[in-house]
Amino acid sequence: MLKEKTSVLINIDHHLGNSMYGNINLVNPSKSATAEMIYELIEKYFKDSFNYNIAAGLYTGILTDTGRFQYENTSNNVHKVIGYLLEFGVQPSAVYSCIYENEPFERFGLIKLALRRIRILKTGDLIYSYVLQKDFKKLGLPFSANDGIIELLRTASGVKIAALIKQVGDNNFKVSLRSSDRQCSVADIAVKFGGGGHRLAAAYSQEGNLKNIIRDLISAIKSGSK
Ligand SMILES: [Mn+2]
Repeated sequence: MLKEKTSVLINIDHHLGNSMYGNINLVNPSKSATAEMIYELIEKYFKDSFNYNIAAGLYTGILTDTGRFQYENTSNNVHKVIGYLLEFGVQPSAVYSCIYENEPFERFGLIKLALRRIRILKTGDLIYSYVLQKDFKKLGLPFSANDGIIELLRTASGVKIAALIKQVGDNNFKVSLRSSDRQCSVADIAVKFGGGGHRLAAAYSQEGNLKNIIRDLISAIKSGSK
C-alpha cells in the first residue's frame, strides 16, 4: 500500500506584505525579527533543546533583521530575547565582526559604483542609486553583496527616502526603499508596485528597463507626497 506523502508548509514572517502562502501562516508585523518569532516557537515547544548553536543562529537573525537594532519595531521584548541568547555564550563582538567586518575587497568596488551613481532629487524627497548584474559579474560578487548599500544611502541628511535599484534579471529589478521620515511610509510606495514591507523599510520588484524603473519610482514618490 502506498503511503500518501503529506507535507505542511509553515510560513513564519514579520513582514507586513506577506502573501500568506503557507498552510499555516505565522505572520506578525509587530515582531522585530523573524528570528524572534522562531525563538518564541522554540521557547514554547522545545525549550530544553536550546544550545549555543541555536542561540548564535537566532542572535545573528535578530541582529541582521533589525538592521543592528536600528529599525523602529526593535522592541523591549527582542532585547529580552537577546539577553536570554547571550546566556548561552553568544559573543556580540564576535558575531558582529563575522558579519560586518568580513568584506571581500571586491565589495568596495561595488560600493564605489553605487556611490558614483547616486542621484538626489532637489526636493530632498529621494536619494537613489543602482547596481547592475554586470557589476556583480565583473567583480565576482554574489547578489547579497549589495547588502548595506541602502543603509549607506539612508544616512544622507535631509533626505526622506533612500532607494537602491538592483538588477535581478535582464529586464527585472528589485527596489529596496528606506524612509527617514516617520510621516512617509515606504510600504505604501512598495504596495503600489505589488511589494511590501514596513513603514520605514520596504521593497518591490518591477519589470522594465532601468530608466522606466527610476521614472516610475520618482512619480510614485511625487504623487505620494501631494
Ligand atoms: Mn525583516
